[in-house]
Amino acid sequence: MTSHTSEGTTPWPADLAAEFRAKGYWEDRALGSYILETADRLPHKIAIVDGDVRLTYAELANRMDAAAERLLQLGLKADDRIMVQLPNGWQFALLTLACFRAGIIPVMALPAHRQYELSFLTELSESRAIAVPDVIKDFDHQAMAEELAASIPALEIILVSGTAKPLNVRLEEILAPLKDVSATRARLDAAAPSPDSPALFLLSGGTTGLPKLITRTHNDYAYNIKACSIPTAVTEDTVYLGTLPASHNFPLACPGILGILFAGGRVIMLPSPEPRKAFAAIEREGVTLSTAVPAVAQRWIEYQQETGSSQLATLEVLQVGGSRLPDEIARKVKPVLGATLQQVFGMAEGLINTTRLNDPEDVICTTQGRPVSEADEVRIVDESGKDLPDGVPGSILTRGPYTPRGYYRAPEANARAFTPDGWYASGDIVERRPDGNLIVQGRDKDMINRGGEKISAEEIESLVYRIEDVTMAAAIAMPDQVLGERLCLYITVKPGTEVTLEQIQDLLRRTGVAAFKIPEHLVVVDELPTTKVGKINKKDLRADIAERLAAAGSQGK
Ligand code: OOB
Repeated sequence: MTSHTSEGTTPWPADLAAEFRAKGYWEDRALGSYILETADRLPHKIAIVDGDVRLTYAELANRMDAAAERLLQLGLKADDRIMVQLPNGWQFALLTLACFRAGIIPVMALPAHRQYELSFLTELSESRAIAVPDVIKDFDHQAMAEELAASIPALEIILVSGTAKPLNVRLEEILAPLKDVSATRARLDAAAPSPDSPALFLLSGGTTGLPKLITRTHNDYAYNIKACSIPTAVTEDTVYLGTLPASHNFPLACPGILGILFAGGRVIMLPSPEPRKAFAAIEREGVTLSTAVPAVAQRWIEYQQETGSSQLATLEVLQVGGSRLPDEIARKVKPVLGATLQQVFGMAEGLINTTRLNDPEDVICTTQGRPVSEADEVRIVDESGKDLPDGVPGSILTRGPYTPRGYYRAPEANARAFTPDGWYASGDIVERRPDGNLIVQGRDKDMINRGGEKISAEEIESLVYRIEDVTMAAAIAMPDQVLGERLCLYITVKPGTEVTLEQIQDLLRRTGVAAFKIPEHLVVVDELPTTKVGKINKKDLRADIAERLAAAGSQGK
């Protein structure tokens, strides 16, 4: 059984949609058309570099259309969903573009995801296909995809990048060029997806339970990309290094890979931000712009301080976001790396804030910037929903032309995260300065932000309860020098029993949970503190772990 994706989505009200069109935010074009336009303008310019592979815009457009048609020939139809779990590489970029062109909806899974996440996402999205690498770091993704297909009848097609087994489809064959693509192009143009239809599914950062799917339409995502390209000053001379997992909104579209391809710049794809390789790529390709989470920015700063390398001479701008960048690290970016820092406070659900390249140092180093679009609405409210004055931290609410009004098929989550008039509550505690810049002060959502990767506390707790001897479980963030936060688990156990961290880690691994979600520290206590209404008091637990870590640290000295 398949169903139409629009059934599970929440459209913008018609009057607002009309306004977004009238103001030119929504251009009523499918995402693939922007690539064709760049290819017409700059056919011989290099679009994508991945190791020895260098694709010009003409080649990119040719392969995008060739691949779109081959996906349709495999039996996929417009509006079908495909799970995409690929590392950063030319294959990821091309498959994504081909999907946009054919109206097939990619579900942006992470390379780190395992059976547990993928089976949930495949079923929720009713995906008919999955694209995986063959093997990465000894993990057999192809075998995992086959297991998924064996248990989910709707999942019929397995695309494999690298070495595909006989019954699977080799992704590189789908992405191969065509000698003459003109007839294909005409057919695809004639069947172009509606600009209001979903272009892709992003994954939510995980506030409650399993990840939710965020429907992004062609219109809204194109505007996200264009609006982000302005404050980051993207032009056809931009050379972008993408090292964060490309299925994240930040490196994909803020302005990211897609923004650079829209503008005719060059995208360098690297599967890891490891400084030695990243710096070499920056030097080799003359990279001008890159994107990092704070932990990566810190590693790059340390590496540069250790080596005093001259490899970063061309790097003009480093965007940092995904979690709070400490002011002390922010202040080192320009002096050490020589690049202007752009702080980015964004979310896959929409709203993107950035500092501007010509902002005063104080704004760049101590704030997370302001919305990229004049049409972004932001409110800071107290617990009763009353607007707060500037300078007083409160919960952020937002809506606008690229902030969808609901998750896909998630009425309960929608009731929690969206107000009836369409405001999205991200769960961040934010202060707005009189100059309009936002400072992220904390959050009131039950999530752990591990170096930019989001972990839902509830998701982990429900898994830990599968251990019979665990009576209570609370997953919290513990402070960490490198990643900002790591996952710490507090539990109580049945009298006379023992539960170890290894046992919990082992269970989660066997369940097929992404490695970044596996608890790294365990505290077994007799009782968990509770609030007046009887909920586990996580604030007390966070204070407790901070104390324990401080005590352990001072003992160690
Ligand atoms: C980005 O997107 P998500 O969906 O993975 O996570 C969104 C959440 C925000 O609600 C906030 O809690 C946190 O990540 N966050 C930050 C931050 N940027 C994101 N917290 C503090 N300071 C920042 N600069 O993380 C994302 C999407 C697009 C662009 C940039 C980041």
